[in-house]
Amino acid sequence: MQLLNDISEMLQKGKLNDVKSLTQQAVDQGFETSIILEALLSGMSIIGGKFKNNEVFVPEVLVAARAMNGGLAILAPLLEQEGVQPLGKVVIGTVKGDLHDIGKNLVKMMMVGAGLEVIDLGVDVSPEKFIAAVEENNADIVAMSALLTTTMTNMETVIAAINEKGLRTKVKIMIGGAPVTDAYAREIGADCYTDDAATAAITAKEYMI
Ligand code: B1M
Repeated sequence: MQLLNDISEMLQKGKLNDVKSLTQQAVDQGFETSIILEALLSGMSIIGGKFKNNEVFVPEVLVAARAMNGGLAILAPLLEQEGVQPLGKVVIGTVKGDLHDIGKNLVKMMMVGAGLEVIDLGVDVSPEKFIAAVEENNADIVAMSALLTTTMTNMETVIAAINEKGLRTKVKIMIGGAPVTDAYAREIGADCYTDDAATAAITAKEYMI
């Protein structure tokens, strides 16, 4: 398990190239994808705790996040390879004002792996951009991520815009991210809140079958 510890350690140090090569080594050695993902997530979680306690600051978190995304990019094809004919289309994005994309990227990968086509709008996505993507792609699901208490309220703005455009009956709306809760989903009229990426993918798949 030294290799998995090393992945977590290098991620915490923000060593992008080391995280990439160690993640590739773990894949080559036949570690289960979920176990490697766990190593990456544990590194990020340690950094998150240190950030909270002011032991590290934004630059350290940023390089750790970059390393995390580097590792995730190696795992993406493995997480996605189960997908066959798309079951339906999902428009996903992190809401306006919010630049956090690691969780959103994970949700995307898991959804693709579950057989859905995912249109990724990236971060800092305005309500107008969500609406345009739903219309252009005839999407079945809108999936929104938010990591800040100050930006999660923008989920409600997106839902209001969807209602205004008369699209609400056409799409399921899924929300998630650290500060988001089930109660909040009910309050703003989303169809569901899910706690993690795997559950989000399972729920999206259930909506389509
Ligand atoms: Co930010 N940040 N950050 N940050 N950051 C948090 C979120 C924070 C909790 C840290 C803290 O204080 N403890 C805090 C928010 C406090 C709050 O609002 N309550 C915070 C803050 C304050 C900030 C800034 C304001 C800091 C500053 O500038 N002073 C700033 C805001 C910038 C902005 O967005 N406008 C900021 C910036 C950054 C970085 C850019 C440095 C970097 C992001 C880089 C990137 O994403 N590319 C960053 C990071 C990395 C974090 C922490 C450390 C880690 C987040 C993460 O990626 N976790 C975070 C602390 C923490 O969460 N412990 C923190 C791993 C990821 C896999 O988890 O995204 O939660 P998560 O996704 C989970 C679930 O939530 C769920 O699935 C995933 C697990 O399977 N999920 C969904 C997510 N989306 C979903 C959608 C779904 C369903 C499930 O359905 C659609």
